[in-house]
Amino acid sequence: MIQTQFQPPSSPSTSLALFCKVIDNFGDIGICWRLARQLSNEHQITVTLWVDDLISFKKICPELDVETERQIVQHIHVRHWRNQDAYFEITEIADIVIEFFGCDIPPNYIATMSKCQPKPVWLNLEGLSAEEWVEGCHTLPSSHPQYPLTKYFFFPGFTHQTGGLLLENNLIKEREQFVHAATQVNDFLKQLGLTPEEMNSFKVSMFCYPHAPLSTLFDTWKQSNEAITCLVPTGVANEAVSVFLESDAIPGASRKRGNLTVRVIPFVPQNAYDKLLWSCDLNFVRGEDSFVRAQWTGKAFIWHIYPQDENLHHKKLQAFLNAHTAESTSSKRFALAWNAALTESDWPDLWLTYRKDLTEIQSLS
Ligand code: TRH
Repeated sequence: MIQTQFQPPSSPSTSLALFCKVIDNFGDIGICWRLARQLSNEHQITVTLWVDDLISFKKICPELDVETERQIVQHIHVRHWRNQDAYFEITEIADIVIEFFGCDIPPNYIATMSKCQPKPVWLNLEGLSAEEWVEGCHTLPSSHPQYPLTKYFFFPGFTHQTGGLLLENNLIKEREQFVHAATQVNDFLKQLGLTPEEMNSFKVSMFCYPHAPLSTLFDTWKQSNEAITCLVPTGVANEAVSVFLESDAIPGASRKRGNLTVRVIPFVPQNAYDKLLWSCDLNFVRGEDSFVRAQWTGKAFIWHIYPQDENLHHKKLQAFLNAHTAESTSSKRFALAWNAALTESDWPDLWLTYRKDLTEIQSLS
């Protein structure tokens, strides 16, 4: 894995505007919020984050005020982007402009960008993929049809020919301090409502899409010969969790069946999500941002990839697994089955084999 190669100028006066449209879920704002904070904290850039959905944003950043059009949160200027296409003064245009995932930034903003001297650096931040074509597309220019402006494609990725992955300077140090102070881990888990018995069990965090074969996995874990506690943030895989609990999947709800306890925990702020991953023995993650965070834990994880039409995501999944899990066929099999990319569905066998290999897989992480 490599750290992001995105190295903007570090002059204190550099300004950056990041435009984010929330398509669904939390990944769009999750990535933009993380990037905004890292650029501000580590590169002293003045960041303005334009986002169209403050309600989704608040889920990962509870201190946000959804009623406020302009606010400063954790040193980031947050603007509610409501398709307003007011006139923009040249002084309002940032030195660096990033549009996330090809979201169309306001036409008047672009028009004013074209009048700036020097012109802003304009990037389109794309989605993460381990596929080979990414290397050929990273940094490709695209000329604006109307204005003398060039937009560059920025592809995150896993090799030096791509834009890399977001990793804060002090993350690994923070992680080591956290996991080596048993009281911190226990205090964190206690706050989430875990009992001492659950803390001593094999702990799994669960973040997946609703179509994951979670009920089947629950059935397998019930028969496990070790105690397993599955922590599910509220709102995740609601149906499978409610069926297991035979009650609403609200924070604090839990039920033990066989050797499996399923516990619903609050959806934690993004800052605390790393701690959840660090506190568990195995993490199920999804989409893009939690998938990257899992890679910085030094622990095993299973990825539920964001589904695409015609199973295009299976190709993406294969590309990642081929590049990063060659060592263990059991983790590959498990990940493929979890994503319905394998016809085999002997879940007890899939789990037993994977669990047996987990110590070895862990040592490779
Ligand atoms: O939520 P995701 O599925 O997001 C996305 C979007 O669907 C997006 O459109 C698509 O492009 C992308 O997947 C591939 O998964 P992701 O990317 O992991 O984002 C979740 C964010 O939520 C991440 O920043 C971590 C955060 N989070 C918390 O802050 N607290 C929590 O308790 C949990 C479970 C997650």
